[in-house]
Amino acid sequence: MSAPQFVSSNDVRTRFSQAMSQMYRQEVPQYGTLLQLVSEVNARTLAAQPGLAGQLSEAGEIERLDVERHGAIRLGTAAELVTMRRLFAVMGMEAVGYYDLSVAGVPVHSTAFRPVADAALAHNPFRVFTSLLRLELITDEALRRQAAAILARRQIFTERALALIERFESAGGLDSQEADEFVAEALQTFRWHAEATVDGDTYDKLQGAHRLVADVVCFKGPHINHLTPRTLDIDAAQAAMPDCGIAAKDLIEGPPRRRCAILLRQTSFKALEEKVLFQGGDGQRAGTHTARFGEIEQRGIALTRAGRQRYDQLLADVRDTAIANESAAAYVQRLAQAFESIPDDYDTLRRQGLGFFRYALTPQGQASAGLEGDEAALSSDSTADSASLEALIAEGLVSAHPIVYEDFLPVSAAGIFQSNLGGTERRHYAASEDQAAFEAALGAPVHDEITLYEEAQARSIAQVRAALCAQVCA
Ligand code: OOG
Ligand code: NI
Repeated sequence: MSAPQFVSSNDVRTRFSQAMSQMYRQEVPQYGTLLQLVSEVNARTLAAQPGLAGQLSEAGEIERLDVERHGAIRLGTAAELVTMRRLFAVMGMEAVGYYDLSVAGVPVHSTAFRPVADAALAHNPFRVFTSLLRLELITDEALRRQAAAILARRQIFTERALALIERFESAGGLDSQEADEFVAEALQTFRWHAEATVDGDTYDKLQGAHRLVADVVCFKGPHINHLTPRTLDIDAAQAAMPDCGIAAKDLIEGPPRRRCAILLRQTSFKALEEKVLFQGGDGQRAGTHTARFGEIEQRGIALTRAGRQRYDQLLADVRDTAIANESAAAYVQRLAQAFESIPDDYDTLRRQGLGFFRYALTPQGQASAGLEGDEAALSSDSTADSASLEALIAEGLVSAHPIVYEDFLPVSAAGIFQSNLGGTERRHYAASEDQAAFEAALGAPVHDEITLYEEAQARSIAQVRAALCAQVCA
């Protein structure tokens, strides 16, 4: 009997993200308009910067430019989160990072399911920002119990999806046909349902507790609430949105525009008001619900712990000193000014230990590998390591490429949530972050995102060292 022909997790993820994109374009036509706009902006940016086109095609990025980079869902129970973790595992996606949104007045905490290995990220970095409702933050006890009871009645996964997850876990993979079936079944979970599972009064009460509570509790499943393509010029895309009839949020979240992009910048169009039907003893009642939107993102270099601390502090300072009714333009200006204290060139970011880099031998380095005793220069002591790496870079033997930030930013995520909850929805929760409770609900620990970048950088240094050593040590 021949060995089973399993499809790689990377392929399943690609099939899934394509299917999601197609479905979302049909469900939210304005999202198609946004995709069109992004591809025009990207084409213009590439035409204006021939160097950028070269870099992207070298990195194999050009063909995938129009592929969605992330989506988001909101779950109601620990049981849903556990099964979601198993579902994403079929696609090679693991929980990375913990985000507490309660500090920003949103009663959820979150993680991002995403590929982790360098090769998997290069293949397709599709991620899903996944939030879990914190029912304990609803203060009205009767309402809290009612919400829990409603959630306990729903099953968001199809029978067949569950069976295929089990098949994946026991067999170690899925064949091509099973993978297609898995994608189609998984898609059902993320579909929009215009029919609420509750009556209008219940919806109103839950909406009164927090709009997000109603969004999570009142429907058959965790409808995908946005997808996010990558733009090469987020400022241009933001500026062009109104001309395309798209109501953009006021501000781009994250760091200001810079020559060397850091972390993540994102903006979205405001969630659409959609018609829904509520259940009722005397027939269905029509109403509306706002949940679904479109977003764009532009990613830059991942920052080290020291770099990230600088970012968090600067952003907090700028936000804390905001003047009432400050215009978007004034905020952007203050933000840009504050961020001048973070160096805006890769060499300095690297030398100051603020950003993560992937090191490799240059062609020259490969040619001279082992010939000049360079392996000795690259000692295993980490301080000496960076000094010797710098020496090798200065000699033109080693190159350093910025590692892209693959994760999210809690303050930005809160901003995206807020602008899609009608803006006014800002509660104050006494709760603090509770990663332990989140991980207990998930049934697994989440990866620390910064550790992943440290490891990626260390792997690249080890490879350089091994290559330099290969000829001498052979
Ligand atoms: C998720 C909002 C956060 C992002 O890109 O930061 C997010 C949500 O609204 O469910 O997607
Ligand atoms: Ni998003």
